[in-house]
Amino acid sequence: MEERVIITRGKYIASAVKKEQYPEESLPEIGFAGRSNVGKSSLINSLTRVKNLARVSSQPGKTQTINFYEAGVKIAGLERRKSFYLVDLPGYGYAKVGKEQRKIWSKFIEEYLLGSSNLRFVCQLIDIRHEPMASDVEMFQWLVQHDIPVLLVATKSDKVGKNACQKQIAQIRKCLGVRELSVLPYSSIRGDGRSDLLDVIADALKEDGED
Ligand SMILES: Nc1nc2c(ncn2[C@@H]2O[C@H](COP(=O)(O)OP(=O)(O)OP(=O)(O)O)[C@@H](O)[C@H]2O)c(=O)[nH]1
Ligand SMILES: [Mg+2]
Repeated sequence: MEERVIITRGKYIASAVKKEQYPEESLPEIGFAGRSNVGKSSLINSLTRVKNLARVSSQPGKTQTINFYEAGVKIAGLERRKSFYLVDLPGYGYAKVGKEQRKIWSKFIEEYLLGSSNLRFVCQLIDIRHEPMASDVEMFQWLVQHDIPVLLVATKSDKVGKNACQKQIAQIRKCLGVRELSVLPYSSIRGDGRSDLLDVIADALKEDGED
């Protein structure tokens, strides 16, 4: 069966720590937020199927700037291909600074999330093996408070069995206080969740209409 949504290209566009450095061309944006090492950059690579598009590291704190990747997409039923940005955000909750338990996410992440008029939704990534941490809960609540649509993605689903997967997802929902919200299991290695995420992205892009 032909896939409903096909990514046709993926390309690095820009890195930014301030507005002036955002890409010139305005396109719909999908943001990726989550603690360092949760798998944001890996997810972008697996989604586009462009190897090493986003830099991945086993050491937390790899991505330090807001990185924009342009992707092309062919959506069944739409005449024209669409373009959008995948926006890789630096991880939060990484460094232990002095006595601080955790680091609040960088000011420039906040500036981006609040300032971008093209942001369609944010994928908030949480490692499926662990209970959400205080910084995850804080980030989620902050996004909700600011009316930024969130899709929760539970990463590294290849690390747990099927039963544990459902159990962990229930736990994530409980910690975030959203028993009804869906949480998408994702594995950048196996490709679990990829077509579901592409469907969500396609729906968001279709809302923009045919232009
Ligand atoms: N088993 C498994 N490992 C993964 C998966 N996704 C990422 N990893 C591993 O997790 C580590 C971190 O991945 P990154 O994609 O760099 O994580 P990140 O969220 O971009 O991290 P920062 O840029 O530091 O914020 C790497 O060693 C990846 O190989 C996955 O789906 N399954
Ligand atoms: Mg990264």
